[in-house]
Amino acid sequence: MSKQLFFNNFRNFISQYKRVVIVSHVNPDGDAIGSSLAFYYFLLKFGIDAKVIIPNDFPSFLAWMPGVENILTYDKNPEKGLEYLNNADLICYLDFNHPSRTGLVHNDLCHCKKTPRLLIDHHRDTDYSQFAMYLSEAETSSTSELVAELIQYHGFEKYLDDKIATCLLVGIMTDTGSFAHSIYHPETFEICGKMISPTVDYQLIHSKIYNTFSENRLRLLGYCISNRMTTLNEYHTAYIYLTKSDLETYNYQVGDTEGVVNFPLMIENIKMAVLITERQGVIRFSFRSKGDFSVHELAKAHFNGGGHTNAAGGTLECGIEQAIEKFLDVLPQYKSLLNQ
Ligand SMILES: [Mn+2]
Repeated sequence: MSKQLFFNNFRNFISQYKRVVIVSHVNPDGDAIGSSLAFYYFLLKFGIDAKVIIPNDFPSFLAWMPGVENILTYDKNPEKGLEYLNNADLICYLDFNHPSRTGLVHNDLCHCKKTPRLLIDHHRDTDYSQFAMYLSEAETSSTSELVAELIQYHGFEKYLDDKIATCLLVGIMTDTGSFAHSIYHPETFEICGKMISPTVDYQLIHSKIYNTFSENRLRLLGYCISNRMTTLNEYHTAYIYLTKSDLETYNYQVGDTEGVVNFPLMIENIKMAVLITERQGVIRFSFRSKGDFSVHELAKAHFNGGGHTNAAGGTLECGIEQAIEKFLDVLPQYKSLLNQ
């Protein structure tokens, strides 16, 4: 389904539904929360009873966003979440395309298989057969940009307000690293320009998102770079690993390692950066790249993950040493691509 067809049909499609649940992915980021809340406010304007469900809590630097008090965090209140899902006549997936990305919610989603699904997302490898309607554009900065386009199609004059604009700017800003990457066309800037106004202050939003580190978080970042970063110049790669005890030392809070993976890319000639983190029983991989090297392909082939060309994630069930070893083992296969 093309973008244009989705936009044309959206109004008619959505008017068939009364109780709509919006679900986003586990470990929700700025785009997950921003796009879900903006879409939520947009649906309210059509008189729809909308709800937002996230599998687990969002990082604290998003806590000031308009509407977060309306989000249901599934792991805190699964009964209520299940009730929302069971009552829904439409379930919308925002900023992910596979139900397995919904953590705890996944199981309960399987129980309401018959409820139609709508997708708005910018990840690759989507199985479209599960969706009644979908807006799926991999070459777009963020899900928030897609929601912004949808609302613009219906008329910013009529439907855009400060809350929606703020949520969408947060999503686009965070998924592009403050407009530094993942921008595929000039329309990204154009639509953001239209959402900024005297009462929607871009610099203030930026400051609320980025200047909110705890002292521990900034010291953890310093430790990552000084003590835990290894550069592999023949592969134009640098990786950082963090053990559970490292995280404990710095009193790790959700979101504290957000963005850490981007720092090695500041080194000239480094094309791929990796953050390997020991979590409850699993190892989490976060990949970033500059240029054409696809970390999506690497994450998909070897680390049970995927994402985008320049940003992807994955997991392994093993110890941290084995995880690093596995990464170092597969790296030579990519030597020529990384040296292009
Ligand atoms: Mn996103």
